[in-house]
Amino acid sequence: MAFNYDQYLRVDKMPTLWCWGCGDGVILKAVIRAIEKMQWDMDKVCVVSGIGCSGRFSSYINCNTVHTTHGRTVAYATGIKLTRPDAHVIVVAGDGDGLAIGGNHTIHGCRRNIDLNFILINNFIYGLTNSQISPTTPQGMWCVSAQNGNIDPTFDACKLAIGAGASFVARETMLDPKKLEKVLVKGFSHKGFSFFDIMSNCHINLGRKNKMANAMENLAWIDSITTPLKKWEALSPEEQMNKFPTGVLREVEQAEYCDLYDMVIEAAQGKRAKITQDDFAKKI
Ligand SMILES: Cc1ncc(C[n+]2csc(CCOP(=O)(O)OP(=O)(O)O)c2C)c(N)n1
Repeated sequence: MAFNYDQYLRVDKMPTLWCWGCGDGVILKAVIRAIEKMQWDMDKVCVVSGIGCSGRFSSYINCNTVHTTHGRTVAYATGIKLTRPDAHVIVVAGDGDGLAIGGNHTIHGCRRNIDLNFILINNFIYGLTNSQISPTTPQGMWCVSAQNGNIDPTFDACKLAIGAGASFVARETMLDPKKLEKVLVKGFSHKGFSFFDIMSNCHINLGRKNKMANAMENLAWIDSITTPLKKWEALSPEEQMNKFPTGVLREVEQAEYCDLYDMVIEAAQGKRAKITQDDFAKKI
């Protein structure tokens, strides 16, 4: 039987405002299928999104949603998760939202290892505002804010998340929605900060000006810059520089922030001793 997306969508908001062929819709459907696999009660799911095309995510999914200010998704989501640790909180941010204006918040969410599912929709550009460079825009590409070619070096979002301490870090593209769904289920099942770098197309605002005039050409380019982790590991260091590995890049168990915060409350109430190194070392 065909999957029934309608029960998970705000059908009255359809059609979406996304451009034809935009990857955001593919990612939305993969997230919905992953939620279904997790058998999460939608009353306990909260999607927090920022501002941008990706920010529209929270308008279309039928659960508790917060469409927050630009770059502040992790701050809102942290508050929600701390007050409702039983909630399944999914954060959706663009590469501008999550790595530029909100980069600081993202880093500290990773560092705290709070149990959030952070989905970076990485289309390599500020899409909504018509093509300004973001931290993931490749060097040399044309954007309205870099009309002679972008000179800023590019962030590897996953390296950033790993360096900052996220306990689950994965990269996928929206080229293979089934694979994407699987990795989302893995990350959703993980307790701690799950960071997903999902590479997606913006053929309208990135592609058209960079010799990728349609969605297919933009997707072919994403395919050319990514390779599964196992294959990536077999490449020479020079070749590795030109490819982003996909798959689960980090999965470790480490103390989760809400659990530690509960201990702080109990210690303040005199119900337990103050927190020690042993508490941090405890595996979940
Ligand atoms: C404080 C603030 N600064 C700037 C803007 C304008 N603005 C809206 S969306 C956006 C960038 C969106 O790019 P990205 O986060 O990559 O998301 P995309 O649209 O590509 O999904 C900007 C700069 C804003 N809304 N608020």
